[in-house]
Amino acid sequence: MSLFRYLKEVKEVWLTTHRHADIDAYCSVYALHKILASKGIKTKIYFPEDINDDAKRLTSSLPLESNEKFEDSSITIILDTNNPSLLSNISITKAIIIDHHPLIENSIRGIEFIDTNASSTCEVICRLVRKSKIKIEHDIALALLLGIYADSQHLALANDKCIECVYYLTRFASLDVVKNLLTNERNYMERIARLKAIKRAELYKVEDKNLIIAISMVGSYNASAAKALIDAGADLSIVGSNRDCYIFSMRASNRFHSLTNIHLGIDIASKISKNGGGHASAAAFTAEKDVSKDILSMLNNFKIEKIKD
Ligand SMILES: [Mn+2]
Repeated sequence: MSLFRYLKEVKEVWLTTHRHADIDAYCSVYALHKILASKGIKTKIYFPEDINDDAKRLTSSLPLESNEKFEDSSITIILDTNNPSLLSNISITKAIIIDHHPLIENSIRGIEFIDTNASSTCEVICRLVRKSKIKIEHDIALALLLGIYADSQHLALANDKCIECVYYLTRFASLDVVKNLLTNERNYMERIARLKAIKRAELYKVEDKNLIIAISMVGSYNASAAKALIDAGADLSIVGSNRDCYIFSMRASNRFHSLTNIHLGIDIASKISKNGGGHASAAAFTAEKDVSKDILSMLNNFKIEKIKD
């Protein structure tokens, strides 16, 4: 089915995404809003629990007006998630889902444009747009490239089809601009969080495979801190912070995924918490208490030993 042909008769749609929208989520909302506007379809936008700091840095280049409250309407397009608990309790009668995350047990179902081989939702949108031969303006291409770059870790996770999308989009926007917008220097607090995560890390070893697991706690910036542990040499990192509840971010090296076949989003995050989910090598979840050690017992196919200080 063609998404845009389906929406032809529709006058107004709501666009929404997961809470704390990241760059891929924000940019996919931005791109789809602009594409639908060019076809005379009005959109209303709702970001549950606002957008994250990375996405906020893009709002001056790609400004969007969003609504404080969500109102259920005839059609809502959900971007970059299919997990109802990441939508902060809004109820949706009729959903179209455009996403690159795998479906889980209690996923929102509807008309689905889901490609789990895509590294970003912006890549999924790029293909939908190309199929429909829609004219791409500069800012739409810029948004799609930003989402693709951010979620593919600057193309490190990109496959052939993703590179094809990137090549197509560079006709309308420059990669230099994309890279400049994404290489904002990390602020002081983020750098402190990354260094504290390394300083406080407890290390474990997966016997026979020489895999290193690092568990740590920080005050904020868990996701960045979890990535810092991987960059420093860990194969699996679990970083928590304790605010209103415990929030955990996990990251895995490519080696971890290929040697264990564990998908962090499906096998760990969504099993340990109903507010959990994510990708093979990047996932997050919330919990009532510190459950970081429980993850070690979930890896019960492997012999894990603490590395002494
Ligand atoms: Mn995404």
